[in-house]
Amino acid sequence: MQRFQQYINGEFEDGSGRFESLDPATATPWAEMPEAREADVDRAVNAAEAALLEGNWAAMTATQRGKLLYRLADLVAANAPKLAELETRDTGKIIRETSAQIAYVADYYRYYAGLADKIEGSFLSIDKPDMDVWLRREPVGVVAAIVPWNSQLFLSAVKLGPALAAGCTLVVKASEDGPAPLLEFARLVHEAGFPAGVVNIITGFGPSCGSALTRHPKIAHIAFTGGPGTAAAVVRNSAENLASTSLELGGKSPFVVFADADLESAANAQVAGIFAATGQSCVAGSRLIVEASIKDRFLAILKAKAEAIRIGSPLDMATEVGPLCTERQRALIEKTVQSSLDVGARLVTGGGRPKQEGYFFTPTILDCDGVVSPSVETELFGPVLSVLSFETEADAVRLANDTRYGLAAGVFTQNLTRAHRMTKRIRAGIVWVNTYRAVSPIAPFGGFGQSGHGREGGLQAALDYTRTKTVWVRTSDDPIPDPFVMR
Ligand code: TXE
Repeated sequence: MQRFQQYINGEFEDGSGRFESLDPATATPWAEMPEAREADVDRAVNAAEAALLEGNWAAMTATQRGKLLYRLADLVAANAPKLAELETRDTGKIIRETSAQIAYVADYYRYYAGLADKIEGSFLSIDKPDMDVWLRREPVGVVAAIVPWNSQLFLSAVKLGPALAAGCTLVVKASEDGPAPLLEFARLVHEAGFPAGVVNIITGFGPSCGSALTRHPKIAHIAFTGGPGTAAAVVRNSAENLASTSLELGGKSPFVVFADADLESAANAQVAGIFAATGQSCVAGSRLIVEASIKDRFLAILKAKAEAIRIGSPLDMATEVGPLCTERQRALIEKTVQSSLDVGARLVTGGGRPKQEGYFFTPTILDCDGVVSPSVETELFGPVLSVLSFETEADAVRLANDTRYGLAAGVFTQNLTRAHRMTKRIRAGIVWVNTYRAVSPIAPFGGFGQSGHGREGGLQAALDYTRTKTVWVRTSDDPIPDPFVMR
């Protein structure tokens, strides 16, 4: 079994406890992980605070911070194959996706490296004579970054990149499910030369590690990605330290196809939207909302594509759908698919376990028209597509917005004016037109409603890791008159 270590104050060490990580493709233990408990969390936060307030990091110019981020970006790019293999091994996410995604993660660090010395304060035109007033942008403080197991190098980069550019220090908590790639990434942080304590990387369980971290009195900001239930607990914890929060909580994203769309192109995007990452993606287009006149034709195309998907070992470059990360996730999917069928949803394809060992589930399409199907409401985080149809554009909008979430949406149409109307009427943080799942370091990412708040990516994300200080300087040499002498 491989053994991994946590990274606190520039040192690699074992945690207070240890736990085994399972290979989701075989359902067998393959590595031992360091489990951080309250004492480890406390040391990590104290190290981050010390690095924030004193020492090399605090004294560094923004340009120097940017240079460290460039170095980190190069190391991520150079080590992408190794990190990808570890992520695939530990989470089951297929190698063709982890390789491409981690190579692109390097660009996120490059973007924020370049941004570090472009974060500017401002000078105010104040309404008083002989007074200079300006705003300094300072790092918000010690950041707790909590990530789930899916795409964790990406989800940590969108927190680490802007936070480090802004001058913050961090404690990053990797998920207890599949923490290997993030623990390995700590070696690159070390090699890049970040001073001790600037980035600390631990893993552990929600109640003992995540909770201790989010309640810690020295945490100023919590950047969280995960489920809405956990987010609620995190926000309650933040009542103790009054930390600000940014939350990215997944969704039940609509994928709207009008009759005038290029159906082949829309079908490819829909297949990628729901079956890529085995459906374990926060922006999964899990609700297909299709114009009734083309529903049967479109479903036939989708069914053929879904049934042609190659299911197999996630380490095989030819595999297109791998296992789910955990048995608990598969159990939720199985239960929800069954209860959807029980209330009348119709199985178009899939719906069961393929012959492989491990936590596999076949790409599934459920026709949910005319049924109140649990699969339409519940974020399944798996390869399950629920289908609804509409007659009018107004119906399409109503169905698209009929969710407590609001992370992303796709619209497929060749009608330009309708496309523009839809981008305004759909309530979601991201709307893609005639494309799906495109992301970039330059473009903000985040949701409405129960999908959370705050944005990752883009310039604003770096500004969100700063707080402003208002500085007043009196420029007159005249002495301030005695306030108690009447004139
Ligand atoms: O996430 P959790 P899970 C959704 C998806 C999935 C559901 C649950 O629908 O089925 O959430 O997934 C840490 N204080 N998404 O269980 O529990 C935990 O250790 C502080 C959508 O994998 O939210 C882990 O590091 N932290 C999503 C992180 O929170 C706590 C991605 C996420 O775990 C904690 C993942 C606590 N009390 C799941 N309890 C997306 N946006 O992409 C747990 N954690």
